[in-house]
Amino acid sequence: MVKTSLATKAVAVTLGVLVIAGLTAMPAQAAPKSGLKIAIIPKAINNGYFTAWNKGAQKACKEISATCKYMGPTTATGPAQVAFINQAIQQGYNAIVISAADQNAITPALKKAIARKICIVTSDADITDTKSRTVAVLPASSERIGAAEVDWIAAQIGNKGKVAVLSAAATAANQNAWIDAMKRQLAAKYPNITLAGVYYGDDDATKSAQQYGQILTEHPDIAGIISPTTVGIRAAAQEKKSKGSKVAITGLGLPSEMAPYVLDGTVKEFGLWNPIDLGYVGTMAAAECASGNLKQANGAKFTAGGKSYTQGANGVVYLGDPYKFDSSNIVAFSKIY
Ligand code: RAM
Repeated sequence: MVKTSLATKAVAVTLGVLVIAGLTAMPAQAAPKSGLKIAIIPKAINNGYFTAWNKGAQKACKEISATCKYMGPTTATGPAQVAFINQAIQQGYNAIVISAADQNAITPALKKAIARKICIVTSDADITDTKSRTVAVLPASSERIGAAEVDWIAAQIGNKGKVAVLSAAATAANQNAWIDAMKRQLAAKYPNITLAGVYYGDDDATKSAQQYGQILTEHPDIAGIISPTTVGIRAAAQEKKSKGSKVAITGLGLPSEMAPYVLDGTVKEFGLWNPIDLGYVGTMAAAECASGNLKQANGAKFTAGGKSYTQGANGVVYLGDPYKFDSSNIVAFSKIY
């Protein structure tokens, strides 16, 4: 008896929801076409962050029966990426998902691809000309990412002293936007912290290590280094450990690469988002675009993995806030990415 009335109630509730949904919801988004060919182009293929990003991309491709090729250069530069954009054009791909190593240099090649009806989605790092791609799937607002990194270093250096930024490339939109946001956060909240300089390791482990050395040579009293790149923060942690320096290090890193340095105390805390999710959502957006279901439009929505994403101005879509890692959670996250 009780069971029946509960079941009846459940049916009534379900029907009610369906009726409400039927009355108010937008028409359901059509599923992407199957059999699409999508090129997944990272800044560089020899970067663990993009290996994780591609894992998400391949997961999306499997779900929609697309053929997705992960292809890109071994040096993270725009001119090096252009060769792969051209390859995607020549081989008749339907869409390209790309993290732009250079916010300007790849645009002419992308325009050529668009002329051949290839959908472009940037994911991770955008381009300046937002009309030369349909949407940009980014982790979180630059403001949130930049401010969080400043808060992390401030807490580690007692809100005072000199800090430096060890960035990837001066051409990368994501890095530049985050550094601008860091400067705003420093000015707004930390009058006793000064920014000694921005150094570029070009997402190259050797150059990043050299730049770390340069920071310590030029500023022997440096209190903290923020490295908003997984390649840079790992190189900085490695150098700090081998040189025994005192500087605090934070930024954006892969838990799987950073775990040893957190567990031995070289790095206290840093952060990141889930790069697998980022690649997954970027690829789903590209598939929807190539299927004619997604255009650039402020406020327009698409779904990926059962979640709804809304475009902001200029086709920008955000996943959510970065997570913070320290000795309490690093082991668990290091098993995921
Ligand atoms: C590096 C790349 C990438 C950035 C991450 C955090 O792997 O520069 O673009 O998003 O770090």
